[in-house]
Amino acid sequence: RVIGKPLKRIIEDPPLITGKGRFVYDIDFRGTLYAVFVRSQYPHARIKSVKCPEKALCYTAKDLPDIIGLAKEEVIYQGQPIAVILAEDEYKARDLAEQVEVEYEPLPAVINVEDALKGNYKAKSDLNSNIVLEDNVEVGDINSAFKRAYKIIEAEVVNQRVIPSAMEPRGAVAYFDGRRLTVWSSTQTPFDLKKSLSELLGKYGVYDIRVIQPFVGGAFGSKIINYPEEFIVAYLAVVTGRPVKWFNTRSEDMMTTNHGRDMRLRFKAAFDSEGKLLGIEGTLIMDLGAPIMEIVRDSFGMATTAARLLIGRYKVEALKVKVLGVATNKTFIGAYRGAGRPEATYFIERILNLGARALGIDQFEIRERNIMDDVNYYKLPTGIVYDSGRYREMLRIAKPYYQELIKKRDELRAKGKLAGVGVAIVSEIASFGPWSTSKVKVLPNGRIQVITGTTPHGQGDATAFAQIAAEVFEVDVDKVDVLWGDTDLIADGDLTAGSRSITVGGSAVYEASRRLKEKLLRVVSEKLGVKPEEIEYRDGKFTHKQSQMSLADVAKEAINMGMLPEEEYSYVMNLYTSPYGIHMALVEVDRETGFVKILDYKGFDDVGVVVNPILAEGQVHGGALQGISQALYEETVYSPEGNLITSNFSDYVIPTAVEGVKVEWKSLALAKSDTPIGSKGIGELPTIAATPTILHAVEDAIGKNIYTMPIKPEIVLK
Ligand code: MCN
Ligand code: MO
Repeated sequence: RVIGKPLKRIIEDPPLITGKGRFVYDIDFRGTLYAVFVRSQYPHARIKSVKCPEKALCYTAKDLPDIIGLAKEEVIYQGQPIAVILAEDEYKARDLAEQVEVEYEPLPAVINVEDALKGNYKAKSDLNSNIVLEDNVEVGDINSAFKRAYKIIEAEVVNQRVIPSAMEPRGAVAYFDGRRLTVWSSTQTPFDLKKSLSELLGKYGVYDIRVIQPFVGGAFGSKIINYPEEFIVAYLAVVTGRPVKWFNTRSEDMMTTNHGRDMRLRFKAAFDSEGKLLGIEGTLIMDLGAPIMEIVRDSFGMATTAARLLIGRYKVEALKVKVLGVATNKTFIGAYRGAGRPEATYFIERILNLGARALGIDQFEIRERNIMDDVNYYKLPTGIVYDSGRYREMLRIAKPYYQELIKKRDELRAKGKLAGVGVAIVSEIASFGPWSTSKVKVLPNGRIQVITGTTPHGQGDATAFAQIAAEVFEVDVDKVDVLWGDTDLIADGDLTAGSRSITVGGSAVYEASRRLKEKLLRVVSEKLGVKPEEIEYRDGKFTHKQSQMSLADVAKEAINMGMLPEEEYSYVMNLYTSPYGIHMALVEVDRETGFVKILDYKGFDDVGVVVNPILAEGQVHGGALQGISQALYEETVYSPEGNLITSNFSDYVIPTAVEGVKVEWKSLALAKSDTPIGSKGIGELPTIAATPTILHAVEDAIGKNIYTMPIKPEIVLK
C-alpha cells in the first residue's frame, strides 16, 4: 500500500530545495512596468486631493475602475491603497510613489473595541453604528442552567489579533498579449481570482483570462480573499499593454494582508458541584477591523461559527451568545489557520479550565466529566454536525501520558521550579465542500499525470495526491506527476484551505483514478476481444492468459480507438469532517525572567486515515508552533493614533528555529470520514490545539488565571 507510507515530498521538494522553484517574484518579462502602491499613512482620514508627480504613470481611484478596497474619498486603515505608480524598475517606482502628494484631513480613528462600542466616533463616516454585524445563538434553557448552578464563573477572555506572516509577501505579475490576460499571483485562490477578474475586465473586452499560482511561500488563509492590488495590476497590464509586476515589502504586507482572530468572549458559565458545565451565556465580540463590508461580512462568519462551536466536544446543555462584529480602523480580519475554530476552542477550553480552577478539579478530570459520548453524524443543537468521533476512547488513550507529565511536573516542583501542565481538546470541523475537482491521465509513455483543482502552498498535498493515484494504479509513486495552480488545467478548481485538500481533493483524485482504470480496462477488453472480468490488473499491467499490456500500451491503444486515456471527476462533499484531538504540554517558567520553556509537547489527533505520516506530522510540528506562538509571542500593537507599530519582524515576534519545540505526535485513527479515503483534515488542528494548551500549562505553573495573550513576562511575574 502506498496510502499511509511516510514519503518525503518527492513532488514539491526537488525544485524547492535546489532553489529552482519559481515564485511570483521570479516571473520576469522584458519591458515590465513595476508597480508601487501609494498607501494611506493614516488609519482614518478624508482624502482631499491626490497629486501625481508630473509625467509619471500614476493612477488614482479616479483613473481606475471601481475596485473593492481601493480608497476613494476616505481611507479606513493604515496601508489602504490610494494610488499606484508604474515605472521601468522597482527603485524608480518607489521614488515616484514617495512624490505623490496626498492631502488628508485626518479623522478620529477607532482603535479598540471599547471605543468602537462607545460609538463617539465611527470607523467610517457613513456608518450608523460601529456594530456592523450581529448574530444570536441560543439553545437549551439558559435560565434553568444558571438556576441549578453550584458555581458561576465570569470573565472576559481574549483571543488576540495576530498577523499571519507568511514567508512570502503578496505579489502579482500580469501579462496581456492583446487578447489573453495571464496573471501570476501569490494566492491560494487562482480560480476565484480568474472569476473576479473576468467580471471586472469583461467590461473592457477581455474575456480570456488565465491565472497561475506559482510556488507560494505560505498563506495560512491570508491569501484566500482577492486583494485590490491583484485587480489593479491586471487592469494596468491591459491598459498599458505592458507586463506589470508588483510585490509587497514585508511592512506593506503586514499592514495590508488580512489579520487574524481578534475575538473576545465575555461570559458567565454555570457549573454543578461535580464540575459539569450546565450553560454558557455571553457576548462574543469580533473586532473586524476596517469595515470593507464585501470582505468583513465573510470574516464575521468565523465569529458566528465560533459561537456555534462553543459546545466543543462536551455535553453543554444551554448556550446563549450574542455575537457582535465591530468596525475599527485597523487592518481587516480574514481567515487565519483555523478561522473561527481556534477561537471557539480557546473559549470553551478556557471556560473549562477557569471552572476547574474555581472548583478545585483537575483539568483532565473536568474534561472526563463533561466529554460527549461517541458520535455518528451527531447534530449539535447549534446546527453543527460531527460526522464521527470516539472522545472517551481518546481520553482513555491520552490519560497515562497526562499522568506522566503531572509526575514530571511534580518532580520539578519538588526541586523548587515553577512547572505546569496544560491540556486542551480541539473543537474542530474541517474539509468543507461543496466540491473538489481532479483530472487524471495516463500518458502514452505510461506515466500518470494528476491534475488537482486544489491549490496547495506549502502543505505537500501533491505528494499525497501522487500516493493516492499510485495506490489505485498499483504503481510506484515516482511514476506519477502532479500539476496544480493553473486555471488552464481544469474547467474549475476550488482551494486549499479549511484543511480540505487531502480529504475533498484527494477523493476527487481517487475517483478520477478509479474511473480511468475502469475505462482502460474496457480498452483492453475491446482490443483483446475478451470480457473485462477476464482481465486481471496488477502493478500497472493488464493480463489475460498469455497477453499482457502495460499502461503505456493501453494509453496508446485508447487513442487509436478514439478515446482519451483520461478521466475527470468532481467530488461533491455534502458535509464536512470533524477531526478532534487532545494536546498537552509541560512548561517551566523562569522565576526571574518570566520566560516560558516548553519541556514536553504531546498531541493525540484523530484525523481518520493518514495518507502520509511525514506530511501530517509536518503539519503538526509547524501548526503547533504557530499556536504556541500566539500564546507566547505574537502581539499586534497599534499606537493610540492607529499606527501599526508591529509592522516588521523586529517588532512583531514570530518563532524561529530557536523557539522550535519538539512535538510528539500520535495519530489516533479511531474514527474515519465517510469519503473514499477515510481521511479528515489536519492542517489547522494543531494550531487550534496549541494555544490553549500552552496557556493552561503556564496558568498551572504560576497558579493564577491569565486572560490575555501573548503571555508576556509582565503577565507571568505579576
Ligand atoms: N494529511 C495526511 N493525512 C490526513 C490529513 C492530512 O497525510 N488524514 C497531509 C496531507 O497530505 C497534506 C497535509 O497533511 O500534505 C495537510 O492536509 P489537509 O489537512 O487536507 O490540509 P490542506 O492540504 O487543505 O491544507 C490547508 C491547511 C490550512 S487550512 C492552513 S491555514 C495551513 C495549513 O494547511 N496553511 C499552511 N498548513 C500550511 N502549511 C504550510 N506550509 N503553509 C501554509 O500556508
Ligand atoms: Mo486555512
